Amino acid sequence: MFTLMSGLFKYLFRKDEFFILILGLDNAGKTTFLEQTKTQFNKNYKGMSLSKITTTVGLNIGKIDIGSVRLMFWDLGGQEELQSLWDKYYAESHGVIYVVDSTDEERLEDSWKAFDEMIESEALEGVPVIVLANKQDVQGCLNVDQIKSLFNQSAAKIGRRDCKMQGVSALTGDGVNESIDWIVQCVERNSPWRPPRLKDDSS
Ligand code: G3D
Repeated sequence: MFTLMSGLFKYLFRKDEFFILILGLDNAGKTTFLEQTKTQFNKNYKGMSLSKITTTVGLNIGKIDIGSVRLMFWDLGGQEELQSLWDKYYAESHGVIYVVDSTDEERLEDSWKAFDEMIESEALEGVPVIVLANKQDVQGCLNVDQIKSLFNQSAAKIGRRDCKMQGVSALTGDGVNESIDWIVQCVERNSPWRPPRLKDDSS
């Protein structure tokens, strides 16, 4: 009886754990996006003030639970010298959130190049990617179509994986919910090829 109950208990509290990388150039808004996500999805999360976040150096980690799915985020530094570390995380990841600063026209080409290099990595083959055109709250910023036309040059490397571009404001939260919902659907759909880690959350 104990075994049966404990099995049931484990089943009820089981989480499918997916690892999601948050990548993009420094200052794109990666950490702000992660904090906004934790604030929206974790009921009791009292994070830092979003306007006080400074650029990612090293690694920020976050976690949210949506039903039986757990997303573990790795927000990696985007400075040029840190980009060489990104690929150390590719093999373990189930999805990528790539953040673009829509107000930084000068570095848009650099951002696309970093994206293009990332997407051709074999270790990321088939892994769903969402590109966030961030800071859409800023007047005069580049719109989604403008950014898309540049990033579309990577279409052949993107191949048949799930890939989408979404306009967001990590600061105000616009588009954040939709982005997370999309990535959850995609990593679940892709799980026969990249199975989640099974986590017993009862303890
Ligand atoms: P990073 O982690 O990619 O390096 P951060 O980027 O999250 O640290 O954000 C860099 C700067 O962009 C921060 O401003 C942050 O407030 C701002 N930012 C991030 N997302 C948005 C957004 O959606 N809209 C606007 N208007 N600003 C955003 P500071 O001034 O602290 O450098």
